[in-house]
Amino acid sequence: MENASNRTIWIILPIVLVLLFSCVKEDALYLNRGNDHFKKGQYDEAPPEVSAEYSFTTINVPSAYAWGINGSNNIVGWYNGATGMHGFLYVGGSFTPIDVPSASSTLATGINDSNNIVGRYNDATGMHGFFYAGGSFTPIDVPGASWTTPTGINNSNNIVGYYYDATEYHGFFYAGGSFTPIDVPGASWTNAYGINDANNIVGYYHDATGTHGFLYAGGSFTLIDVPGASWTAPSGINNSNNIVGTYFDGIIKHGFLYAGGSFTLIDVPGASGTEANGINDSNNIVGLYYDAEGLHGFLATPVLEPVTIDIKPGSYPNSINLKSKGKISVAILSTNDFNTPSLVDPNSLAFGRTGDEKSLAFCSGAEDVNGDGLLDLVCHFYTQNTGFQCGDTEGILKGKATDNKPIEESDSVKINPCK
Ligand SMILES: [Ca+2]
Ligand SMILES: [Ca+2]
Repeated sequence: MENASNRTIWIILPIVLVLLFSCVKEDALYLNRGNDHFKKGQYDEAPPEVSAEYSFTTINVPSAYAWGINGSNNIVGWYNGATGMHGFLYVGGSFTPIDVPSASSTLATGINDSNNIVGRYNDATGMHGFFYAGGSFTPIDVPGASWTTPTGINNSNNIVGYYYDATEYHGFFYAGGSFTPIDVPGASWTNAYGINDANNIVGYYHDATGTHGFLYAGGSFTLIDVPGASWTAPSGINNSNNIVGTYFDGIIKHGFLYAGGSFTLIDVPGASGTEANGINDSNNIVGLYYDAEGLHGFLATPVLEPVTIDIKPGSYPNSINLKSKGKISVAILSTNDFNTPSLVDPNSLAFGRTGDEKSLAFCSGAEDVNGDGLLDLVCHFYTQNTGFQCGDTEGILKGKATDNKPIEESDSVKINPCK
């Protein structure tokens, strides 16, 4: 009898807990992802490891909920001022307030490469989304919604976010003047947070098993759960489909980067909690962290693998003929600490006027091009795919080391023929 009633308790208890947690709804953005409602997590798999190295810069307005970053490292977010919450745009070390006229509070959440900004504001009529471009604000309200919160914008000005329809939260995708709801099948609520230029969308949802992250791409949803986390909340995605977000381990919140199928911890050293919110195509990440003094924004930039390159090894100036149908050779020089033929991932290499040009033909292997006794990696790039233009003075090589540390280095070029 006793065994049977014990069993009954163990069957009923999880159901009660699930019902309890499924009643919890929160406006994650507004409440800053309060985690008090979530049960303590148990690791059944290893948590993410720190594999990529990042250097962190604090952003204080005084406080700063840093939320979005574009390709020029311009950052948007909001801060708590004496008169309420104000949006900000952070460019090259200085802040510009982003305040919707007549609003009692303004939160900026996303920015694209044209410096168009989305966010939300409160005024006498309620809570609305906004699109800010060319100095003017346009309201963004999902028809019939109690309120609307845009959270991300891509370079086509397509916008994602979430809204409340008096019953539940729903994600939305806004393009060409019309809204499409984003609801994960079976979820009690869905929040969309980040979008890239391919219209791949990340966010999170809640169902009977908890709060989980998702990637929505090509019409289908993929689960994104940090192993062992109580909950996972992705909020940003870049054009390499690298994803950032926040997870809760049952004790504190951590930022994460999800790239190439694996999770990396993004934690500000010494912080009592970190949230990663946005990522750009250089894998620079923005977010916020807490310490004894309160809340701060941060910008995290990947620590580069220090290498030197020689464009057209053995010759100078490094003349590039724009009409050439041939290839440009680039040597990545080894040091005593870093053997480039074995430690550079050749398939990761891109070379040209910005370093993002997929111009690699092949790497011909190890050769000591500078006579220092260390073998160097020599690779060849199709001239017509490098994007060089008259007037360019440097060629940029980007790639990755086999430990995933980024490589970015330049050498001079002389472009011919140019008038
Ligand atoms: Ca050279
Ligand atoms: Ca050498």
